[in-house]
Amino acid sequence: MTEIPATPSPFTFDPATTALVIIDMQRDFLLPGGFGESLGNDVALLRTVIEPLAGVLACARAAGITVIHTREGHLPDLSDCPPSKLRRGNPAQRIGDPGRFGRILIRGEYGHDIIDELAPLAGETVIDKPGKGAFYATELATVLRQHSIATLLVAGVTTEVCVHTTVREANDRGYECLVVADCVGSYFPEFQRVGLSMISAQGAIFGWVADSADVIAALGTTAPVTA
Ligand code: TIU
Repeated sequence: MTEIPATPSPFTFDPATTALVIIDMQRDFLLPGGFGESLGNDVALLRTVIEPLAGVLACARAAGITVIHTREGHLPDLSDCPPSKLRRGNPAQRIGDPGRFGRILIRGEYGHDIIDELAPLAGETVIDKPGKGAFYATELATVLRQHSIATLLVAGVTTEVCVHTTVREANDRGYECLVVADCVGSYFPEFQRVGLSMISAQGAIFGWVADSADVIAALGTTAPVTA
């Protein structure tokens, strides 16, 4: 077992049954000129996540930990997008509209894919999800079962939306979750702070929170997991 200093208490996990789950680090959310910015958001707040997360990802790969990436998006005919989601808000551009990086949040488009800095390696699972949570209408539960995963190290964007939803879904399915504080990002500084507090409050009601430096230090002591 490996231990990471965390809030509200040290987090112990077995690297052999742990997955790093990276939520929606997609160009549409992170690139200037993309969908996230068209919603009126400052993407610089999300881009702070890239460097620490690249460090955690490199360590997880070196330690042989299962790596899973997710992408939020929809089929080109939008048949998997509820009309309520299409209508919601008043963005300058809507899901499926032509954007600077292709049709917004549509599978196969340049903007829908993961940013170059965190590109999945061959053999890593990429989960395409139509909702905010990574379990809803996806094969994630099956993939985790196939890899005998019990623990999730969670990173990605945004803290209060897709990260929170996924962590809550994971809790209800019996997974232990550690959210890496500087590897999750929000367009709203207040939501970042409160979102992390909500996870670890009440004795880790949804999970634990730790900094990437402590995760990297712990993973550095981890011998590569052999299949
Ligand atoms: N991935 C994710 O969080 N999707 C969003 O739409 N998040 C927002 O904060 N808008």
